[in-house]
Amino acid sequence: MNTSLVVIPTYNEVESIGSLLDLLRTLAVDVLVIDDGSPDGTAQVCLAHGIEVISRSGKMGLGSAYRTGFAIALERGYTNVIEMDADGSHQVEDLIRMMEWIGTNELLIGSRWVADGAIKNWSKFREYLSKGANAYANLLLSLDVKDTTSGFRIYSADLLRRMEVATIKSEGYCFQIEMTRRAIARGGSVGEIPITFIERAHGQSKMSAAIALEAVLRITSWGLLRLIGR
Ligand SMILES: Nc1nc2c(ncn2[C@@H]2O[C@H](COP(=O)(O)OP(=O)(O)OP(=O)(O)O)[C@@H](O)[C@H]2O)c(=O)[nH]1
Ligand SMILES: [Mg+2]
Repeated sequence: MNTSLVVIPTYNEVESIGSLLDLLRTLAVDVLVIDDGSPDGTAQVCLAHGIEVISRSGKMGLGSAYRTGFAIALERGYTNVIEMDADGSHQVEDLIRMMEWIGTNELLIGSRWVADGAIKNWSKFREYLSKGANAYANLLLSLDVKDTTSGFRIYSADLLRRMEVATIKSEGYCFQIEMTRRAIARGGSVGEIPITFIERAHGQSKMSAAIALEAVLRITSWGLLRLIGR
């Protein structure tokens, strides 16, 4: 039987988490929130919705939040693990469509940059940053994936187990690129499904220069190591 756990990392998403949880309630999925001690009371809203929350003491990064959530999902024996942002950028109607493809590929990526994928309300700067990161990662790493930075994904548990996620090092959105690489390296098949990504209407972006720099440095060093055959 197919069982899915949606893992949602949160930091100060009090204005958007409630409506997301209400929509997810209509799907045959379990939900686990990994909250990093959000001072705005995000965890309390989740608990009031009857959702399980792993509360960590402080902001420890997206990568470590997912590593924690994935380990719990595998321990509990789910067959699929879903990644989704809490800021309203990822739509539940897209998740419903993505779930129809479970079984076709071990990693399904909700993609902005395939035909019929779309972005709404994003600044040109963010669009170029995302497209630039994807172009750079594909050039250096030959991933052949249009949206390697997307955080809207479904992994089969079998693939996640093979990926040994505990050893993934990235913390910012580079986590998604490193996970894509590892998935392919461990023989995972990847499919991209078009989504409409909508810029957050509330709360603050956690995107920063440090996060973008982490991606550039890691992609460059992986590319160089590839070049010298390591
Ligand atoms: N637990 C945890 N969650 C985080 C952390 N950083 C970001 N998140 C959550 O991860 C998801 C994605 O973060 P965003 O701030 O939307 O980052 P982004 O999508 O790259 O940037 P914007 O969409 O422009 O805001 C959201 O649900 C955040 O609340 C963190 O350090 N710890
Ligand atoms: Mg976001």
